[in-house]
Amino acid sequence: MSLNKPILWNFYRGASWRVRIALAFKKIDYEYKSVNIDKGEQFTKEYENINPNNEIPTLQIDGFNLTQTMPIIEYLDETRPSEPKLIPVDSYLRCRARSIAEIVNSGMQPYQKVIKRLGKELGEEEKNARLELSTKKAFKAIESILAETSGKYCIGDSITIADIFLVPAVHAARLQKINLNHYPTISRITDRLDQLPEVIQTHPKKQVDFQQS
Ligand SMILES: N[C@@H](CCC(=O)N[C@@H](CS)C(=O)NCC(=O)O)C(=O)O
Repeated sequence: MSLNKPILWNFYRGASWRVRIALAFKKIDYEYKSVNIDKGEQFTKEYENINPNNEIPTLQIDGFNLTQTMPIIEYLDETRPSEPKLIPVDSYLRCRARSIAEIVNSGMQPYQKVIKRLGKELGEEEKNARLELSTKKAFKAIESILAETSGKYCIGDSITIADIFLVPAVHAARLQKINLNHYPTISRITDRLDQLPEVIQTHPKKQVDFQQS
């Protein structure tokens, strides 16, 4: 294990926020390195050496370059087993927590990334309609899982990886002005999550590279 301070290569918005929240809950201090993906900084030689997939975030920790938010958060939880346990111990609840995270991670977010890239070709109205449809599909599925698993948070009363993936997804939906009234449990849980210092301090608006869009 390296004793160097961890470095998070990231950008104020998007998937990076997940890792910032996990680091905050695990009380891990780190250096913030901004990679401005609007300017294509993910394609610089320096960054490509760290992450050949040219995506953010990358977490440099314990002498490793870790990529992909799901396994990064799992690594942090396994190597720093202090509370909160981000990955539930119970097999069923662990499966459900990962299901919620994956609905966002592999279901909704990559599709939305493509829609945003095609923005100009689709036109504003069509782009927004597709973003809304994919958000609603994901949130409907998450809401149905929460009917069984939720307490104060997605899985019972403690923070898990499911909450960490939900926060940025709901933030994006609000920015897109998507009506969340049909998802009362998601709304209740994220209203509570929004009050937590770990979420407040890692919010996109609080980051040094924040830009008003
Ligand atoms: N599944 C990846 C998603 C990462 C991702 O989509 N990152 C976006 C920013 S939110 C990115 O790097 N976009 C730049 C690009 O695709 O060129 C993860 O969980 O880390």
